[in-house]
This record gives sequence, structure tokens and C-alpha cells, in this order.
Amino acid sequence: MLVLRNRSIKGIKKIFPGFKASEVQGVRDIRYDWRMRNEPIRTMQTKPFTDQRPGTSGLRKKTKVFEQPHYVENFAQAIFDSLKDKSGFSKETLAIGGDGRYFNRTAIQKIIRIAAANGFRQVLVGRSGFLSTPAMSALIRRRNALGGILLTASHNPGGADGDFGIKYNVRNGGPAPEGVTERIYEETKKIERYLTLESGDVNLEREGTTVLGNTHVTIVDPLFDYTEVQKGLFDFSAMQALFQSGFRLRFDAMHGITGIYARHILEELLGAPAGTVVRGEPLEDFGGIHPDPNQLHAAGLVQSMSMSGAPDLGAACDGDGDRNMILGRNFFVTPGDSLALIAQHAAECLPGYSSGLKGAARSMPTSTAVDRVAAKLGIRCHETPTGWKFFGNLMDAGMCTICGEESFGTGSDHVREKDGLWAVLAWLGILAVRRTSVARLVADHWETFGRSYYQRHDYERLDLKSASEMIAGLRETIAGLAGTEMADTRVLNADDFQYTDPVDGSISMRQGIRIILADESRLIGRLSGTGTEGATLRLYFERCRPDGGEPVEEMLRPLVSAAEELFQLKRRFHRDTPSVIT
Ligand code: VG1
Ligand code: CO
Repeated sequence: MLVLRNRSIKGIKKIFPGFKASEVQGVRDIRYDWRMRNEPIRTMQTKPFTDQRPGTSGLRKKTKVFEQPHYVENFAQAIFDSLKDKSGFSKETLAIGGDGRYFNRTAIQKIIRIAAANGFRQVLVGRSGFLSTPAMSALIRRRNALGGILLTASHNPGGADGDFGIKYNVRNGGPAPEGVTERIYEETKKIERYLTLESGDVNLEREGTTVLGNTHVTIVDPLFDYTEVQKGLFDFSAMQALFQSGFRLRFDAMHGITGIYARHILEELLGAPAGTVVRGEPLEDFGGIHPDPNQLHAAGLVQSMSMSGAPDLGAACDGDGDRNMILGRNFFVTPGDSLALIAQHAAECLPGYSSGLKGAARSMPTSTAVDRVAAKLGIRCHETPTGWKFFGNLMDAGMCTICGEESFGTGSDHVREKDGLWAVLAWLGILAVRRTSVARLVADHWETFGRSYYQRHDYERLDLKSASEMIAGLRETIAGLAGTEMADTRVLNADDFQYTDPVDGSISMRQGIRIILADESRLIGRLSGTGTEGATLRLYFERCRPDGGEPVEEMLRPLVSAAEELFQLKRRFHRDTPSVIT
């Protein structure tokens, strides 16, 4: 083992001519371990698994499925096989990390060996195998990596009996688009061998470089690149002043990966009092909860925001740190309103956006609140299918700065993933300038733009076959609904949403049953692409009104009854209440 301490980059280059400065960015001690450099490459025989088609966001299954021999290896090799052109990977960097859930470290060690055997020049791994999804995106972009492999099933529960997942992100830092995931799937169906090394494990706990075959495996600080990106967007001193003035935040990391980022940025850099971040240690099973930041799974936070003496702002993030929930005192901000409000105030309150927004975007089921803000700002608002991968092209082409989804996803073109902590920083930045309450800010927004009364109802663990048949049946008949009476008004248009990407012309069909009513209300139904048990039906309800003070349930009741009739959930599935309402 060779340890180079506090050397200048120039000094190291003299010793190792192939050395690249990006390898040690944010690293204090530059350590090199050469012991595994002569490991021979092994070709392992394998057989295809038939179930490795990625869904809305990567390959997600029960952990037990991933623990089968060769399962992770096949998928990793299939990713590399799908990417390989003649030049191979000898000039390329691959990033690896995950949300700290059970099986993360095992999967990471396997993937490191396969990446090394496939000839990557460099592999970057977050210390302890940690990288949040947005931090992965930042790392890929800043270190010019070919792509990144994320070990996470996001907001799904973890542990030996929970879920595991693998997502592949491409060079722009974003989730692989459908063309890429389909190519990976094709490779998984015909795979016969994978390449690996018989080396021991790389020490993931210590920053530094292990030379494995021809590959430099560098353990990096998972916080460094991400934090640098956030510093460039927000006025940290204004936020420090906000905390100094007595402003209080409660941030629930739900034992996911965001805890390490939130403690560093909120408590260490912005001076929020210790204890601001709760459930901050990443745990392999998230302490037994669903790390999903909504009113049901983060009920404790919701409750603490409704007690007397509650903090000014409440926030939570999911397992891999790309989702966020925003709460005021006794006040829930819908993800659609949060997106609209950030877009509304960004240029005036957040330095990274002071030159204005190039455009906005939302997924189809997301509320139209941001559309109204975009119209006022004179920018376009794009409507994409569900899944962050659809925003990447728009951002790369400079057509969109801020985007979001109703599923607690908000983000901007600073990376190519949704970014939970970014949304919290955006709210802090806005509140630091506006100096008012969350509830007041939202009420002002409704006064100016009107309100989208909005809810999503999820029906989980439905029989997969009948749910698929139901959607297929509706697809056939849906167009006939146009002109009929529904929910005290008339159906203006009913279809199965189809999207043509304005940048590359690719077409995505069958993206959700959509009914638009004459009063601009919307009723949408689609099957989830991230579940691991049976089918999950998601029903989305939106009703726009110029005033904001009505109870949501009452406002949406006619739409909910119309959906019950249309989807016949009672008759088909014997369900009369949803599993989760958000
Ligand atoms: C869900 C959400 C979608 C989100 C996706 C990944 O997909 O609806 O908006 O992009 O999860 O989020 P589906 O197909 O189950 O509706 V995450 O935080 O799991 O990366
Ligand atoms: Co997530």
C-alpha cells in the first residue's frame, strides 16, 4: 500500500503519468493499493433470467430475487454488453453507489469486479457504497463518466424480505432512456457469459484508489460533488441568516441516504441546530418502514408539524434521496403546488436561476399548477410521461429548467435526476427572501394562479392479470367517452396518453388513461411500473378552481365517484378504499 498525503496533482503526475486529477477531487489522503493489479480476468458461464426488463425507474424486485446466483452479475454484464462499441471502456469512467439498503455492499463488490474485468479505466464508488440518486447524477456530470450504476429500489422498503433494485444512468447523469433500457433487456435475454476477476473485496470505507487489473477503483466522498453543485445554485449566507433568525426546520431522512447529505449541508454548512435532521442514519432496512415521503409513511413528521410550537418548515426524503415532501405548520404542500411555487419564485429568490427559466416540464398526471405559472412567465411547459427519464432530453436541449412529478419529485437542470434535498434548499432559499410562512406563500400562490385541488389514490397488490386486462379494455373504449356527462360536467377529451419526444422524435405509447373534462378537471389512471407485488393502480384527480379555500375531498368527490364507476374497482377487485392517498 502506498499512501500519498497532501501531494500536489503535479507531484503525483510525476510518479504516475496516467493519473487524472478527477480521481482525487475532494479527497485529502491520496492512497493507492496495488495488491490486486495482477488479477486475471475470468469468463463465467451463465444462463439468461427472463425477468430483467427495467420498469419506470430501473430493475426492481424482491431482494431474494437479486440474491440468486448470477442475477446481479448477468444484469451488470448486460448493461456493459449493451454499451460496448469497438473502442471498449479503456478510456471510460463508471460510477457506482447506492442508498445503503441491505445487499448494497455485496452487489457493489460484484459490479466493481465485473466493471474491472470489462476494462473500465476508472470506477468511482461513494464511500461505504453511499450515493444518493441526485448525487450520482452530479458525480457522473462533474467527473465526465460514461454512466453510473445505482443500487436502490428508491422508496420501496428494504431488507432481506424487502426490495432491491439497479438503475443505470447515462452520460448526461440522467436515468437511461427507454431505448437504452430496452437494449439492456435484449442483452439479458441472450447472455451466456460474464467477465469478472477473482479478486478480494475493495475496502469501501476508506477514500483512496485500489488498482484492480487495469482499473483504478477510487472510493470518493459521496458528499463532495453534490455539495459543490448546490453551492452554485443557492445563497448559503441568506439561508444561514434565516436559521440565525430562529427559523426552524425538521428534516426527516427516513433512515435513507439523504441523512448524510442533510446533516452536512443543513446542520454543518447552513448552521441549522443539531437535531434538525431526524432519522438521519442510513439503515439497511430503513428501520422497517417504507422510506416514502408522504403523509402516510412520514406520519410522524406530519404529526410533529401540527403540534403547538411546530417548526416553520417540515421536509422528508425517500430512500435514495430523489423525492421530497414539503410541509408548513399544520399544512401539506402538494407536490404539484411545490413545483409551481418554486418555478414562480426561482428567478427572484434563487441565484442559480436569476436569469430566468428556459422552460418547465411535468409528467402528465402531475397537476397543471405549474402550467399556469409557466404561462405567466411566458415560457413553455412540456407534458411528459411518468418517469424522470423523459425530462433528460428537454434539459439537454435547453428547453426546460425546472420540472417535477406528482410523486413527490422536483428538480432542475443542475443534475438530470429529481433531487429531494434540492427542493428543500429551494424552499429555504425562497423563505429566506420572502420571510413569510409556508401556508401564506401557498395561499398567495392560489390567489394569483388559482388552485389545483389534487389527490392520488393508489390501489396496491391487485391481481396483475385482471388489472392489465382492465386497462387494456379501457384503452379500447376510452375515446367513446368524449361528449358524455361525467362528474357534473362533460368529457372534453379521453385518450391513452402518447408522447413524442420533441428532441429525438421517439414515441412512447400507452402512458395512461386520461379523461379531460369541460371544466379543466382531469381523471387519470395508470398501472405502476415500479411495484414488485401484483399490480398497483394509480388514480389521479385534479380539479382547478380560481379560489383556494375548499376542502380537497369535497372538491374531488364527483371525480372519485366517476372513477369508481369507470374502473369498477369494487366489482373487479372487491376494493372500496385505496391503499394510500397522497
Ligand atoms: C413511480 C412514480 C413516478 C416516479 C417513479 C420513480 O413510478 O409514479 O413518478 O418517477 O416512481 O421514482 P410508477 O411507475 O410506480 O408510477 V423513484 O423515487 O422510485 O426513483
Ligand atoms: Co426515489
